[in-house]
Amino acid sequence: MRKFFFRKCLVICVAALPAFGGDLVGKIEAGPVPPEGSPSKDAPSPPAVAWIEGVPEKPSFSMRTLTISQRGAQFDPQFLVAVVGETLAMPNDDNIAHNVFSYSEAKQFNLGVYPKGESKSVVLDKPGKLDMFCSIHRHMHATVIIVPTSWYAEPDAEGNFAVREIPAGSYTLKIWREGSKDFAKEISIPAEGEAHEAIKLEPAAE
Ligand SMILES: [Cu+2]
Repeated sequence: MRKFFFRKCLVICVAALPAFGGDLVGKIEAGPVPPEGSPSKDAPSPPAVAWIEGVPEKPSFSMRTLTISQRGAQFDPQFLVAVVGETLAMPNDDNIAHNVFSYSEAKQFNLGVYPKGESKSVVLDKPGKLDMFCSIHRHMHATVIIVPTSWYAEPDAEGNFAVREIPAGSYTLKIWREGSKDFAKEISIPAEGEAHEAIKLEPAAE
């Protein structure tokens, strides 16, 4: 009986909460073209991700298992955003064997050579940039940006992004974009409504 009342109260209390937090609406201005030979050279805009540090983690967020497969002698997708603690599965969906390895500080591994139908996975336990390769096919390359929070958004082709329903407060907005210098800025999120940020990234140092 007690349990029943507790549940009922929980439902009512949650339903009674007003709209929660403010929104960050950002626009990254068009930036430097990725260098020749980059996997995203022909993409409409370079891969990028914006995230907000300092916000308490969403209670509703649950860790995912993300996938980068090997298909047509390429990694697919070649760019992925993951949250620290998530799992990355790397199935071989190709007709030929592949190897997957990374020397990146964020996660070092060498999964050996494995055939079609096999999958190996790693837990992404540190934030940062992970570049993975195949020792057999030197052109195979994929990048994973591991962000420390689920408060992130991937900009669209025009550089627009939004992170919504953030609890009011002062935080740090960070942006990674291929070919650009890392970006960080202190931002303020209102209790409701939108905070706007127009961002110009500098080209990465050579
Ligand atoms: Cu390969």
